[in-house]
Amino acid sequence: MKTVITYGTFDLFHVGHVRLLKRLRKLGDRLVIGLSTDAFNELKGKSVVFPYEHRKEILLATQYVDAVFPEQNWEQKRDDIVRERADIFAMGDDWSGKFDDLEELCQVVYLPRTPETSTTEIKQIFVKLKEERLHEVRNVAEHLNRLIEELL
Ligand code: C2G
Repeated sequence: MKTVITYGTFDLFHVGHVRLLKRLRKLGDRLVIGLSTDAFNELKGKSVVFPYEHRKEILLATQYVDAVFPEQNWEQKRDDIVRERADIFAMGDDWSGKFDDLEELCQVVYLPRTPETSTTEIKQIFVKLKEERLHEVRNVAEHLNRLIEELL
């Protein structure tokens, strides 16, 4: 039984996450995830849209994930690898080299990220939509003001 372990926030679950999990699962027989808690994300300087319990439920609903446990700090990986008897620690290559010290415990693998999407980009789409909507509402308000002035 070969166990693969990875970590992440997995907020606004998207195709980049799906493709990574699919590839990670193919590396072994079991995939376990250290899912960043909402509190740890604050430490990472990341604001989350979906709370931990929702992000966990979404991951467990996929066909690739066998177990999810909370990631509460940067230091717990060694204990997790031993507890889960992980054979492979794997992350997207935006983390390339950052966890090489774990090679004392298991194989360390960095896989190419999916370039065309990210949680940050998805959030920016909503910000842009909100700005466009506000602009439309302002235009309508100005038009209504002009109509009222003409009627008075
Ligand atoms: N990822 C990817 N392609 C994307 C976006 C993300 O392959 N387009 C990968 C990342 O490389 C990471 C995983 O998906 O391996 C989860 O990404 P995030 O949720 O952004 O996780 P991160 O904030 O990098 O947290 O201790 C490690 C941290 O918890 C990692």
